[in-house]
Amino acid sequence: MKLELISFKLCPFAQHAIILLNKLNIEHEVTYINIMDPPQWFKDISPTGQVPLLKADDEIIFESAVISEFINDISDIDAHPTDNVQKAKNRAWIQFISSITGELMPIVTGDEDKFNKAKESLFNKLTRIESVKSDDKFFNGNDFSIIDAAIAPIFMRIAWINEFTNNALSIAEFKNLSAWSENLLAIEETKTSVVEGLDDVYYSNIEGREGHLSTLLVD
Ligand SMILES: N[C@@H](CCC(=O)N[C@@H](CS)C(=O)NCC(=O)O)C(=O)O
Repeated sequence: MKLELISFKLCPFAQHAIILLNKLNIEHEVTYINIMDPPQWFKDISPTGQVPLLKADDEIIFESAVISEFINDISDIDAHPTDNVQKAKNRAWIQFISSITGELMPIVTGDEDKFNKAKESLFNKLTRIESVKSDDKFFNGNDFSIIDAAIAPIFMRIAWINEFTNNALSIAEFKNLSAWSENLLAIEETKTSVVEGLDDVYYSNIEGREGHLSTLLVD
């Protein structure tokens, strides 16, 4: 089956799918578009107007969580826990993580009030995940699972923001999440899931949005 992921370089949802494709060693191509000015061919095939989209031969699969389930279904390796209860819990947390990804936008673009509200909401959600995360390397122990691919793009952006500011989003208070973040950001599949220099693009994006976060940037 020929797989082509339609992505946008800064999209954390698309990055989730790319990390899993990398981890499961599934041959694929990535085509990047500018989601702010999408080409007509994308508009013609996209059911929702959003990336990521996975073209599997002539079929279109959309929604990052569904794309990652599909990737897992066609893989020889199962990247979900085998126990059905654990698998259901993982899926529920993946859905929750998807809502965290949505908090990143107002953190980057919002004025001080919006930034503070989004940060509070982000940290409330991280507190909930910390309460169920063990000190294991990944979410389900030593083996990488789909849920790890879902949260890694969030950790990458939090780490960039902390690097670019005086730790504006420090997660040091969350011991297990901090270690999980370090473990995920250290693996090759995460590192190669973004184009080179994307951290600089992210910095410029923060600057260009002129939100509260841009006033916290340090050189
Ligand atoms: N629920 C979707 C969210 C995807 C999403 O928000 N994608 C953004 C880019 S990161 C997008 O395409 N935005 C354009 C739009 O909403 O029109 C998923 O998980 O795939």
